[in-house]
Amino acid sequence: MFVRSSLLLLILFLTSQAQQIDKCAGVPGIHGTPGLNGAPGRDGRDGMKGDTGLPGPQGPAGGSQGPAGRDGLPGPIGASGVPGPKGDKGDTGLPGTPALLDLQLKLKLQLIEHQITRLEGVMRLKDMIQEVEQKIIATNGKEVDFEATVATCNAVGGIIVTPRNEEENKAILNIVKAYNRYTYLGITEGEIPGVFHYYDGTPLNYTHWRKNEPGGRGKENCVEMYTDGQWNDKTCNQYRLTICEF
Ligand SMILES: *[C@@H]1O[C@H](CO)[C@@H](O)[C@H](O)[C@H]1NC(C)=O
Ligand SMILES: [Ca+2]
Repeated sequence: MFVRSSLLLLILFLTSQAQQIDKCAGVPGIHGTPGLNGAPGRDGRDGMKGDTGLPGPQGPAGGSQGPAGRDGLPGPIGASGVPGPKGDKGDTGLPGTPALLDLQLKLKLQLIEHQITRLEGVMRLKDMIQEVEQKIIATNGKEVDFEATVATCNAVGGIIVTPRNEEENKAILNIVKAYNRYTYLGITEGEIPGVFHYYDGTPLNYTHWRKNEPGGRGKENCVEMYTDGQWNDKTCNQYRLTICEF
């Protein structure tokens, strides 16, 4: 066995040596005839799925209805509906800090109170103000006619002084006496001579006329207060102490 394969190798070796030695090229041989086709190979694997084909022709009339089609695209948003009924009241929230326990608020109130007290002190010192019930009655010390008095008081957020009871009349009198000047009141004569009303048109529910007053009989349309607190009807163009109420 060994000898035979060695012998074969030797022959191969010698023949290859012989081909190398024989370098001169010979004439190429003629092509042989092509062999016969082999047997068909096995089927290949499945290919990729093809495109969807065109729709087919319409079927004959009278056929049974096909299955329902797919949903269409959503339509545009509709208009808002009518508001619904009001809901129930919500629960009450947690209670806040009582104002009296709020230290900052307390200090602020004390400061405001202090400032007001000081201002009132200054004005009282000059007999400029009187406090009665909820009203503050004040003068600027100037004397002008009735229309100017009304305008002056309105310009500072008040109205011409208008006594509506004895207490208020006395408070006005305190200023009138301190300045020793008569003042116009917020009372005027109506269309009927001798019938007076408040400047806002409402009827009087308190009067303090001097005896025999009002006596102007339609010629004295305004009312002044004397230095004893009594009233007199008077023309409106006199110069009288301006007193307003707030
Ligand atoms: C007149 O009415 C006013 C309220 O409009 C009131 O303040 C005043 O005290 C009344 N006067 C009298 C004398 O009752
Ligand atoms: Ca008079």
